[in-house]
Amino acid sequence: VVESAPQNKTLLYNLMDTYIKNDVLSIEESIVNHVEYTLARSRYSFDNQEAYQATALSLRDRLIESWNDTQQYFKDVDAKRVYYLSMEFLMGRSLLNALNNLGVVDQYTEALREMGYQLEDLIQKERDAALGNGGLGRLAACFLDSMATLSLPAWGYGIRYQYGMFRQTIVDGFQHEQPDYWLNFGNPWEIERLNVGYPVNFYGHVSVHEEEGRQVFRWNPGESVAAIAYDNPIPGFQTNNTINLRLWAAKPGQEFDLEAFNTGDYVQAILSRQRAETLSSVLYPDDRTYQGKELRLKQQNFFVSATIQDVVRRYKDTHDSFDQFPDKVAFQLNDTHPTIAVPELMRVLMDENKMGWTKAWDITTKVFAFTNHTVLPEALEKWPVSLLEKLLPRHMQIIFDINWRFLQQLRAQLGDDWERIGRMSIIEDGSGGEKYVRMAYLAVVASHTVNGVAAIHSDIIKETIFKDFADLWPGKFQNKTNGVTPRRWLAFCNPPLRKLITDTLGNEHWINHLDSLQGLRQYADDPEFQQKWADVKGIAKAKALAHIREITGVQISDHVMLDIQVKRIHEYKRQLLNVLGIIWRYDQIKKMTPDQRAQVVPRACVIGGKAAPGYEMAKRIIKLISAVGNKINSDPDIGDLLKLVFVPDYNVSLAEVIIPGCELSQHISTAGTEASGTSNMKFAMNGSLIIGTMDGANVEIAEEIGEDNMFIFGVRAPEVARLRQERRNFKPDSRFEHVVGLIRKGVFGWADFFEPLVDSVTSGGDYYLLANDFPSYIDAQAKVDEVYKDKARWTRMSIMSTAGSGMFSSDRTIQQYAEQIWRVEPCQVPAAEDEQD
Ligand code: HBZ
Repeated sequence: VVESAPQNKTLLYNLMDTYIKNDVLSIEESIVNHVEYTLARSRYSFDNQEAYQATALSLRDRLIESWNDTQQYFKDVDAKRVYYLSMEFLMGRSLLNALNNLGVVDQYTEALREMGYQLEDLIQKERDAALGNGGLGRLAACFLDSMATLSLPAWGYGIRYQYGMFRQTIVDGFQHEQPDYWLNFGNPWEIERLNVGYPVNFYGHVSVHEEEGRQVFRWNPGESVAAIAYDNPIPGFQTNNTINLRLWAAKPGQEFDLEAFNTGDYVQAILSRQRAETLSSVLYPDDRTYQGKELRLKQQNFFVSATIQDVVRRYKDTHDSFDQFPDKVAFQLNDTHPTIAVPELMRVLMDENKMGWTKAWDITTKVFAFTNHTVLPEALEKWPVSLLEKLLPRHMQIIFDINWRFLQQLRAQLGDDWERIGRMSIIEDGSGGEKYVRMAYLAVVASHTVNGVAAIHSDIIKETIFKDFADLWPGKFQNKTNGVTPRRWLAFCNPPLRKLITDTLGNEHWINHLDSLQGLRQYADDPEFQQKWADVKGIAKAKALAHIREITGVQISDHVMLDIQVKRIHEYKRQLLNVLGIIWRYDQIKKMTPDQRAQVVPRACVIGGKAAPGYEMAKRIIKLISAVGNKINSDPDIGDLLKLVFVPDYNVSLAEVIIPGCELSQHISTAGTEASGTSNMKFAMNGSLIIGTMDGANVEIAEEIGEDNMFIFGVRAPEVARLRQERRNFKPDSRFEHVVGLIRKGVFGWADFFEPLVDSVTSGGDYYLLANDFPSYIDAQAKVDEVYKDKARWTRMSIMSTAGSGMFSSDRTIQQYAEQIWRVEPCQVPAAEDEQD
């Protein structure tokens, strides 16, 4: 709580009523002032790193102005707020994004140039904020951008990890993980709020007593950690709104580990306080299996509890009862990771605000909504009851109560269908005697709305993991097809294409209304426009190839087709299918006569992505890619006809360089396994053609840009279950047997090491149906080659890809969330000029 001092408001307003100016000279002054007074360097000598920091700080000053105006405005109009709760925000770099959104690119470029610096160089000095694993974390970042741009009264809440996603290095073809200590040089974008902190409690026990005829629960925690707020301003594009991403860092609390002090070992007790900080120290790099680690559950409760306290405090600042809470607050749960917010809100309402169960539950179920991102059973979170009882005893009691009442309700509605009631229970009675809390069921029961992230995925969850719930509450389930921000993923990362689109459509309206890209369709057959399109793609491709050369040493000539698959390494994403296809191509070329080789369409295949550190199969896949690449790239028979490159450390800023330059991108998961995919949207926006299965958002992409403008192959989702049943009797195509045999024979070395990989797709295994899809994949690739030979046809398809990608703007997605789930409305802060008058 901040004490308010007596203020001379007139003086303060007079001092504050001018905004920082954005002319070149003012910008130069502000940068140099930060060099001298914030960084304490000489204004006559500072390097690119310092110039970057000072530039970022001067932009932060400007962001703070609009941040303050925006937050004050939300408060003044008492807007309903939406809070996006996510363990991950994969933000990437901020400099170019802030410059563009504040509309000051030209002024800063000029100011820096006059001082002797190149904006391009400074951009490279920024470390990625890699506080996420992959699609789920990047989606949260795109959503913030769209929420700001649509002027929604929204905030993001998450964790300020000291170590983000690990840095991947490749040594002899093997992945190594290096810590990502991204805060080494400080973080110029954040605002540390040492005065905004909350205690977060763990362990201990719960006592109960009577007060005025009602039971009152008191939790006596064994450990208390402080959560400190770090605010990250998120500017919108073409709006004065700047919203907030509030990330929590852990510091020792007043009562951290009281027992240690009582034992008399003072020094040991001080040292043990440092343990508190480990809570927010590292992002778990596993996006596949739920691991049941205690620290992970502590992280979840840590950021959720601080967030709930912060939101309740903000609400109570301007309201004196909870009656309006559901009209003023909406929470979105990004997967089940923040689901502990449900019992936490119940606890705060009941134990700290003396509310009865019925009213507290009514409020809770009106404020939460939940997004599911996976149907893979191994990824569904289940926490052991014993762990929750130990770590969060009061929350566990509340979860038991929620479940008890829910099962009563089921009993009343379904009668004696005990089997179904047991299936739907939030508490799973494990076979080994251990009980588990099914976090997804808790989220479904407590949320007013549950959504999947692409049409096919939203249908699948209703038929599989949540079938019983969808049958019971059909109105609760919705689809919200993912989107990506067209600012970062088209306008800012691909300036030549931005310019061509703007020149063609006449203005930049399309950047905020991406459907307007449809206007490009009418030029798809125009040879003059096709030439411009091909030129612009060529510029981006050259840039991507130069970058690939810089990081891998491999030189790819610019006339070869650039074929890219970049995403986390997973068996279901089938990088192995890609490699098997490449081996097939290699083997074919080897067997050709020189005349036949002259007909081959040269191709460079690029694969990138991280494997979870404990995911053995994924790590073997990386090694296989390297081994096959080594063989092919050093084969004098092959030359430019085929290359295979693994790009290490795929991340957001690498994506911004290679996606614009890509010609063919691969999205080839087994139908029914990829919830949505979001890079498919980024590639399509940038005019890359897609080879893919009818999975995730590919299905809708095909609807929008036309199946004939993509290379679709493979089995369809409804056939998958049956094919899996039949896979024991399945006789793979001889071409498949042949390429698998080459690996087994040791053509690429390491035969023993690759055996588990090869076994996983043969001998009755092959859960992801690589053998089933291999023939149609090879055929689709042959079609790709054929089309590539016809430049006009290829370019037309490329134009149609961009033209049809408008629906995949996260602006569209967020608009739908706002209208159909959150019921929040735009709240645009008046322009600064209006206010000054
Ligand atoms: O979420 C991805 C889906 O695989 C992808 O299809 C979808 O497009 C995207 C956005 O909706 N899921 C993830 O990225 N999941 C994780 O990163 C993850 C992280 C931590 C976990 C589990 C999953 O504990």
